[in-house]
This record gives sequence, structure tokens and C-alpha cells, in this order.
Amino acid sequence: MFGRIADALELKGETGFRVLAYRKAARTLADLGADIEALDSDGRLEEVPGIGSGIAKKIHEYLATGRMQKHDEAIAGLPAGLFEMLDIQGVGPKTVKQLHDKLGVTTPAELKQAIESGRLAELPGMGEKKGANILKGIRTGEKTGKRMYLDEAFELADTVISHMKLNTNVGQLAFGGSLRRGKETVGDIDILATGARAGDIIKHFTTHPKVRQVLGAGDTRASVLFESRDRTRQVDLRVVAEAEYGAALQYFTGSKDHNIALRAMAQTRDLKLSEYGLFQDSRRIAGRTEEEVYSALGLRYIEPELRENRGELVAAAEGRLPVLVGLKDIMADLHVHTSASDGAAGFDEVVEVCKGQGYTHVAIADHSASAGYAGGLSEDELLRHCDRVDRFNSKSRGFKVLKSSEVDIKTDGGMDYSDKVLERLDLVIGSIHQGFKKEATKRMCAALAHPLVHMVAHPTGRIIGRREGYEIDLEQVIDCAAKHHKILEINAFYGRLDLNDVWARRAMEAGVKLAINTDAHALADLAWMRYGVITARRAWLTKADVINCLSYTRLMKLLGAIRTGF
Ligand code: DGT
Ligand code: CA
Ligand code: CA
Ligand code: ZN
Repeated sequence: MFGRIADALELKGETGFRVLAYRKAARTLADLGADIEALDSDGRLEEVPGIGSGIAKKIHEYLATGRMQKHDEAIAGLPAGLFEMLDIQGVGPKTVKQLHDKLGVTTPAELKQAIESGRLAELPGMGEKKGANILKGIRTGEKTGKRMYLDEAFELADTVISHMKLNTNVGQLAFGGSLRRGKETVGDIDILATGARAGDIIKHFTTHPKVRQVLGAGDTRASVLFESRDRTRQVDLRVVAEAEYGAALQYFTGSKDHNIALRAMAQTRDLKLSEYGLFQDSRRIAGRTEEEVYSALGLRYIEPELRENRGELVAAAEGRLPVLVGLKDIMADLHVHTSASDGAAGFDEVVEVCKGQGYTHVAIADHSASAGYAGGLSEDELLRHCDRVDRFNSKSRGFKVLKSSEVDIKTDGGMDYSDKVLERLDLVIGSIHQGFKKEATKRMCAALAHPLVHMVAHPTGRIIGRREGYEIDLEQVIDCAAKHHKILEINAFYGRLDLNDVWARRAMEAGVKLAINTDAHALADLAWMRYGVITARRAWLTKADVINCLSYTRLMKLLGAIRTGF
């Protein structure tokens, strides 16, 4: 909020001390690493360097009321699109102000137009080079920074869908686009509806209290900027007729590449496919449902997660699409932390939530001894944990806990517990947390070759859009896993999704089994399983490829066989 106040002041033409003070406050808070509510209630905010009494008062106001008057005043009257433009690399408040004042530009899209039409180049101090740079910034922004993680995208889509359901004119309703395909990041949300009185439906959409700006609204479509978390996100709505709903949903689900290939396929049959339907001459022969459209083209129904033009059309034509794994097939989460290391929840709570999710077992896998950063368990502590699990299992019917640990793979490729301790565990998960990029491939392969290790967690270590991950030769890692019959993880945290769809598919094709695990550090995180399952579906995985779908007994048998040979 302080950053936005500074932006707003600059957009209004202010420079100097006040702007700098807000920027500094924003940076200070971002790096604080302490509980701000505790500081506030102890009256110790002003002891933090960079926070003076004015800033402290505003923080207190926000914590007490959920609002900050200064912030609301500062952004009042400024179109939300101006702030979106600030997110473009190489575009600062001065440029945005000039664009707005001189050219009336209020959104990134209008900025793009202004550059392409040559109007930007006419402004003093701008020129074509600057325009080209901004375009480049817009493109990188489109590729990375401005995209949503799946959790935010689902949350936003759910908000909009629930709101749209309140309008009694709405008939069918769904989201499409990259979110329906389960892509790891989502640019904007695409909503599709049918219903009488399209104008009324559009109005219902554009007047949601969280709509900060209407980018465009017509008789059957609208685009808005919707408040989401600390920023705004674009949501597109289309209202279509029942007879074309399936064709429109197919079209707006994409991907673009899938659509282009599908349209070409229609052409070879002298048919025309568009968002309005599948046409023979001018007669619509399909369009009401997606199934109808695919079937009229001689294809089985293709699940949205497969629609990336990665072979799904041929597979659908030949009737060999996989039956994709689903959330309801998942019997267990196999990588969960508790308060024994750096998790927030206790053993019993984890068990209860897992039961509530319909699981029959869970692997509690806290960090290992040398993971000091995460409160790792000493060998003694781990052995006591194993005793506890044994006691629990001897009493528990219908739900079991696996004795497990997320064991650091040391820099020399060795494991962070002695073999004697590892032997006691049902499931040994190897994991690299430190020494990124150096010899990661070798370390991981050493772990995969270790006779007591079953699985490697989050193999690349990437954080989507933030961290590239280790410099690792995944092909080699997959080969090692295949050779030793070891398991690779799809980490279901929406910011990791590691392995990703492409590599998980490669692993499956190499004969490697996968696990989908939340790596939960709090009870709420256990719900991330859905993001992992979506990723697995995008990787063409079936129930048979995913060890979380095995019953406890079968899983224990598999884990035993991995150690003793098949
Ligand atoms: P996003 O929002 O960047 O994460 O990705 P999408 O896939 O949601 O893309 P979006 O929102 O631009 O458009 C939604 C769908 O509409 C897209 O997946 C396919 C369809 N679509 C958009 N533009 C075109 C196009 O030029 N040709 C074809 N065939 N389809 C398109
Ligand atoms: Ca989209
Ligand atoms: Ca869109
Ligand atoms: Zn973990």
C-alpha cells in the first residue's frame, strides 16, 4: 500500500521527500521478517529503522480498521490501468503521467496501440527506440510477472462465478482459458455464460463491487479489471446462445495451438469450426456441447488439461487418450510436515484433515538432522517419531501413517541419516535444499541409487516466476530413477509444481512412477493436492502412474520391493 501511495503521488506529479519516505516504508516492511501486528501492539513500530511516527500511525490504522485513509485518498481518481502500466518493465510514473496527460492512455493495451500507431514517438523525449523497449517490456510482463499462480486464479474465478450465479438470467456458466486447462500460471480469467437478457448479465458482471475498471463492455461481452489480493486482474465475460455454448467453451478454453490444429482438422473434412459452432456450408452441425463438437470431428472428448497440441488430437482420433488421474483417486498425501520440524500443525491434526479429505493414509515426512534452518529432527527424535507412528498404527483402523522423512541429500551425495535409521522408515524422500546449482544432478542420482531411498522431492527446486531451480540434467535424473525403480515427485505447491507437466510426462514415458505431494507445512496446505493433480493430468498421467492412488497395503509392498528388488 505504501508503494502504491508513492506511485500515486508521482502519477499526480509530486516528487521528492514524501514519495521517497513511502517507498522506503514499503521496502522496510517487505524485508521486515517480523510479526508486524506484534510490533504494533507492543507499541514498538517506531523502533524499526525506516518507520517514523507518520508511517507507524498508518500501519496501526490499517491493522485496526483494514483500511488506510491516506492510501484511498492517494489513488482516488486514478484509473487502475495506470498502475498496471507501472508493472511494465522500463515504464515509470513519469512516463505513465506523460502518456496519460498528453495521449489519454489509461491501460497497457492503449499504450501498446499508442506505440504501434506511432503516436508515442511524437512525444518529446520518447522516440521509436523507447517505444520498442516498452513493447518488449509488455511482452516479458505478459510472459512472466503479471501472471497468476493457480491458487489465486481459482479463487478469483470462484468469486466471479458465485457472483454470476446470483443473476437469475444466467443459464450455463463456466470458466475456460488457461485456468480450465490447469496451466501453471494464468494470465486472465475467461468466463462464459448463456442466458436470456445478455445486457442484464453483462451489467451484473461489470457492477461487482470489486470491479475497479471496465476495460470494455458490449452487448454480449465485457472485460474488467477485478480486485484480487493486492492488485487487479483481468476477467473477460462472454454471453452466448445455448446452441453455440459448447463451441464457444471449446474455443475459449484453447489453447490457441489446439484450436488452430482442430480447425485445420475440420477443414480437411470440408467443415468450418468457429466459436459459434461447427458448420457444413452454412448449416450448424454441432455446437451445443463440447462433446458434440469433438464427436462430429471423429474425436473422443479431450479433457481440457490435454488441449495443448501435444499429440492429443491424434490420440483422440485413434481412441487412445489416457484415462487421466483425478483428485478422487488420491488415497494419500506422501510428503507432509508437522510442528516436529518447520510445519505448523501437529501429528493428530494432520491425520484428521487427511481423513476428512477421504485419504486412507499419509506419510509424515519432517526435515532431517542437518536441516537446521527447518528444525530438522535428530536421529533420536526421528526414532521416537517412528515409535509414535507404530503405536498409532497398532491402534488405528482404516487409517495408517507411514514412517517417513524428507532427508537432505548432502553435498557429497550422501544421505543425512545413517542407514540404520533410514532402514526404520517406510518411505525415504531425498531432497536438495542447499548448495543449489552445484553438482545437483550428481547428488540426485547418488540419492536415487541409494538402496534405502524411495523418492526425490521437488526435483528442480524451481519457484515459478521467481527462481530457476538447480542447474540439473533432468533427462539424466529420470534415467537414474527409471534404472533404480525410484519415484519422482510432483510437488503440488502452486508456486512449485515441480516436476512440471512436460517433465512429469517424460518421466512417465520413461517408466518412472510419480508421487503427487503437497509438502504441506500447515493444515490449509493439504488442499494444494488439486494443483498437483491438475499438473499430473497435463502430464497425461493415469491412476496407474501415480503411487498416491495405491492402497496402503499395495504402497507398502511397492516400497518394500523398491528396496529388496522386484
Ligand atoms: P492466458 O490468459 O494468457 O493464461 O491464456 P489463455 O489460453 O486463457 O488465453 P486468452 O485468455 O488470451 O484466450 C482464451 C482462449 O481463447 C485461448 O486459450 C484460445 C482462444 N483464443 C484467443 N485468441 C485466439 C486466436 O487468435 N486464435 C484461436 N484459434 N484461438 C484464440
Ligand atoms: Ca485467459
Ligand atoms: Ca482472456
Ligand atoms: Zn518438504
